[in-house]
Amino acid sequence: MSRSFRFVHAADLHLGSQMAALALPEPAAARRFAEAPRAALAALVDAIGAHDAAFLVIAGDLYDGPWRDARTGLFFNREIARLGPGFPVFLLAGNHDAESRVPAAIPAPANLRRFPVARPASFRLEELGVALHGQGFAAREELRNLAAGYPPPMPGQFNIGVLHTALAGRPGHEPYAPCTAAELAARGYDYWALGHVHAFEVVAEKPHVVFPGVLQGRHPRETGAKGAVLVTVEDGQVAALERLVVDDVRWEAAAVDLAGAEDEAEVEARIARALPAVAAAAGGRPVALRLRLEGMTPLAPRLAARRGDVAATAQALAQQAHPDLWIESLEIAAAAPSAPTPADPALDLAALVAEAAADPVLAAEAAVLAAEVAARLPGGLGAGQEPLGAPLAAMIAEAAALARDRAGQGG
Ligand SMILES: [Mn+2]
Repeated sequence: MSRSFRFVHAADLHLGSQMAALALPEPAAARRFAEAPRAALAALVDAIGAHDAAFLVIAGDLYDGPWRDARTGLFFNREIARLGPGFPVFLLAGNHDAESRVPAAIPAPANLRRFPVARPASFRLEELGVALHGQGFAAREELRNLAAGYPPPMPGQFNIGVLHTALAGRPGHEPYAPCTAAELAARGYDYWALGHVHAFEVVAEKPHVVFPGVLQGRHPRETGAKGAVLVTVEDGQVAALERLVVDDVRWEAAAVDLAGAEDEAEVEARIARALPAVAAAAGGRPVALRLRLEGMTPLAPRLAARRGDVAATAQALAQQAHPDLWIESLEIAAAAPSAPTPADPALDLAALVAEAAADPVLAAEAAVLAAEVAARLPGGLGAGQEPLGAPLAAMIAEAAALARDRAGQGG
């Protein structure tokens, strides 16, 4: 019969990955973001101790990819060793750290147990009455249903399936090791410790099928609280599941509605009002905020034309809300009420801009120029990994706003 115990389930630590390019004005803040994935692991190790968990399961993508050198592995080993020589850690290889990409290049601590990649295998924790079953990725593109080969549950044990998978598909995630949640539930295990999907998700209960999500958000689209999960087992049943939020920095997105704003004081007031909630949600952590200004206001062209000043103002207001709240990017999506069409079509700026924007020759030339600029900037165009088309459209809109502002045309 299983005893009562707690364990921690983590996945997608992506150690060794570069945080998204951040042009923060403070070097100390930039360093903290760069080192956040490591800090999150250290916080996880602390939390395991604080919650008196009995073991740790890592369901894939511990490493982001091949090491440049051994430092990343040495760091992980050092953190795992802090758990104590007898503390069991179970590690499964995912697509990012598949065995072919990240071979076990340095000796691992004695408390680390790796699932094999050639076939599923089971580990037992006899004192707790726990059996863990898993198979790691041999290579990056694992398109077989690995779960189909997992063994039947061991009778009288708390059975945990450890698997790196996108299930039947999750937006933005490669469809590796495909299977369905129903299939997993039918296997007869008590808990499925999944990895690969970066958002926290309790896919099912009884039995639990869980993605803990990424341990630390690494770019503007990985917003909100991140971490692992703490599972409490009583009398062989999952009695509680709670998130262990251990991320060291936050990515957030916020939109400010400027509808009807008549002057810049009002714009500032509305931005200022939106910021304290963002800071509060992060619980004192540094935040990289993607800020979007939207809504219909006659100030729109002026804001777009003075983008640098608006960004500096927003940053100053952010700092008042929280000293470590950084505007990671500013999107000016506000629109002006349309102006009357000029009688002379040669003076119709809106029509001229629309015509230019639709000109394929101009678009091709702009794309070449933008690619040249992007290639020379260490952080690219600053718009993350978005396709070049998106920044191009934004640039054309910005140019149009600038031209309208100079020409004194509201729309
Ligand atoms: Mn993955």
